Amino acid sequence: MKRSFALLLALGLGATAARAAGSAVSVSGAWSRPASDTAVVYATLHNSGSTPDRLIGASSSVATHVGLHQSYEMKMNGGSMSGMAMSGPMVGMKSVASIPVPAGGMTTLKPGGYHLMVDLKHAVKAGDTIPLRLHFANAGWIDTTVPVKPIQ
Ligand SMILES: [Cu+2]
Repeated sequence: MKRSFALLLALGLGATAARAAGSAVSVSGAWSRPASDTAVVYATLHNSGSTPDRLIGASSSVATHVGLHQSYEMKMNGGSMSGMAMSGPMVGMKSVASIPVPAGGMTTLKPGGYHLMVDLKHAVKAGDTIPLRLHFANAGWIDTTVPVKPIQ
């Protein structure tokens, strides 16, 4: 009776220790599409901590540069660009210095919003993976692997 209680206690302590390790910030659901020069990477950034964090940079062994970008819609009211008449909403994008990840929340990088621009050293096709290191202001560096999905 006494011996089996001690065994259960030991198992419980082991499970707790394994779960305790790790950072408050994690990355899930990363994906990209086939690309010859620049791959666009999307992912969800989670922050289980009580302090806001932010993504401040990224790098990849298969890229010369990884930039943080944000897409936005701009209204073109009958203007022209390179001699072509433009009207209706157009999507542009800009570089951003950081991408915020709220405390106890998440930020989803997705088409039309935040994304990473990966300047590739070589083309990637469906089925390939892109190794990616994400640099967070508080959490430090986090490694992830980005699967390249087929264009649908
Ligand atoms: Cu971009």
